[in-house]
Amino acid sequence: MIRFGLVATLLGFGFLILVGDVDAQTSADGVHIVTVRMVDKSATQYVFEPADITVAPGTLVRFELAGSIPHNVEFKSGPPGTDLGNATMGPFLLAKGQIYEIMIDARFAVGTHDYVCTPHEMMGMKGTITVLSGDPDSRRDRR
Ligand SMILES: [Cu+2]
Repeated sequence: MIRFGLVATLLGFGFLILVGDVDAQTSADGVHIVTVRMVDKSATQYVFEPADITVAPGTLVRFELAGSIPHNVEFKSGPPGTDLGNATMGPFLLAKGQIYEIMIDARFAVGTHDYVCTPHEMMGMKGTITVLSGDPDSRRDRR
């Protein structure tokens, strides 16, 4: 049963890629999900894809390990008012397909947040999340 679920999930991702919508989807309960893949371009080049995203409050950002090298997400700087707490330094993803999700909520002030992969920052593995202003509840209420 678990194996079947994994296969179904993989097929789901495949379909998204086929239709060209790799970055955005909506969960069953209406939460907008944006996926950032951690990609091993070569033995010495690792990247977040896409590196720069712009999201509305209430978006779930999902980091997915797409290769075999462990990566994480560490926020380095953000606009005044940002208070990420435990989310400042995320856990390492170790196995291909593992995900780490961050809800863009009140912890994230409006503006651009810079993040890196801690061990690969010097290799240029970094990205940004730009948070738009807006009330997530009013967005979610849209019928
Ligand atoms: Cu990394």
